[in-house]
Amino acid sequence: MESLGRHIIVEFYNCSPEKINDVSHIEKSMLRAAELAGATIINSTFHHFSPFGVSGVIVIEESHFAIHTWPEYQFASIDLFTCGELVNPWISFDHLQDEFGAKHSSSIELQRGQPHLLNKVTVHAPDVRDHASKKAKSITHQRSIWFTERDNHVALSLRHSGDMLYQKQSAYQKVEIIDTFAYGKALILDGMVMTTERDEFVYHEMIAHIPLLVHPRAENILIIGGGDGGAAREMLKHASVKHIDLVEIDACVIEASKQFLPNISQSFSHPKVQVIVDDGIEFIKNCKDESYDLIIVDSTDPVGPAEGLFTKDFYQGVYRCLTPNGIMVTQSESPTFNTHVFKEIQQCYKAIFGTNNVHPYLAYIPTYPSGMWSFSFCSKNSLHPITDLNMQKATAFTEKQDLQYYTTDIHQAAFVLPKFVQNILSSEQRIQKVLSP
Ligand code: SPD
Repeated sequence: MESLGRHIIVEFYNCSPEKINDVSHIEKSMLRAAELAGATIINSTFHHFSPFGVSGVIVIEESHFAIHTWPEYQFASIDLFTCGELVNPWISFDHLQDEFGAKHSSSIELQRGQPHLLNKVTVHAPDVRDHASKKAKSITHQRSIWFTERDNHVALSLRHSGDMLYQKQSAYQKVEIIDTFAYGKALILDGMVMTTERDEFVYHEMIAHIPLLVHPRAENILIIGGGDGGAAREMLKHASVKHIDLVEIDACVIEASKQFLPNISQSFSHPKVQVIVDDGIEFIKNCKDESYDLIIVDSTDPVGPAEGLFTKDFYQGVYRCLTPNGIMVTQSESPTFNTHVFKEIQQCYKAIFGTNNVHPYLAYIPTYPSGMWSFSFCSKNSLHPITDLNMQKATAFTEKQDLQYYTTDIHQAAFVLPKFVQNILSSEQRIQKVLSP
């Protein structure tokens, strides 16, 4: 025996960026590489990072395989570390080179633990390796695969099955559906969580029922975005609603939601809902004055296709398209995670709707970064979200519908802002991030 362990340090260059950004593909390839080499797999954990990059480790009875990828550099760095004579890590090397489409590689093999340099003693302890080995054979290998949404300071990770139920690069964004352990199926756009089966009710109830229980009679509604269908589903619970135009830019979002999130997207087949695949900005530009009683902006975050939905021009157009008593409600990002967007967008709404007609409110959404999410209620003709709340109607409505988040108390409490949020709104300066060091 020349050494106790063989450690191959591998650099793969010019890999396929798609393959080394696909956490499922990487996990499967690494597991197969370990099997082909003759290793016994004990456990694996793999993380995908937003917007790209994967880290993972496989613990094998004979040590471990580890990987980190940089899709933007088409580069993967891998450690293949095995002990004993029976496992050949170079078989794993060949397999992974093929699987990642690496055009070039460099590698170095280290001999770890050379017996002639070591002092062997008798250890009086139970044979741990043998015990571990028997245990490993008796349990099935546990996969631990994680999706991570993060910026430079904060990350939110969700463990999922590892299989991408839906994965398409549309003309606008990467559209994915994963199956998470804690929150059921999740719609992910460009690496950001949009909705999950288990907490979607918070967002959709709060974006729909707050304005509909304040407006005396909202009949015609426009939803910009909302391609999963959840906001429309909640609106259809109100008898006053006669027609909903839902304008979603990305047909893949609709397709993925119809296929994998049927409970959320059920509204698409309702006769009162017209689904229009179009750019919301263009739709508003071409929309006639005073067409809608309520306009909901159920957008993604202000990067990629939704960027233009966070501009003064767009909101001026929305204002024009509202009937004189109309209301606009938007998702307005997180006061803690997207502080500057939250603050600036409030100033923008106030410039258009008037300082006293803009009312931000909050809800707790566990799968959005920081968990604290804001919406904004903006009225064209001074309808107030609390003093104009029709209590009788709201109480009867909540009793009839089996709502899970909205209550009349929540309605009123949501507009009570914590002091630090009030400070963000009243401060003159541009704030970067409340949580940043
Ligand atoms: N960071 C998440 C922002 C999500 C906003 N839209 C969600 C769409 C749900 N219908």
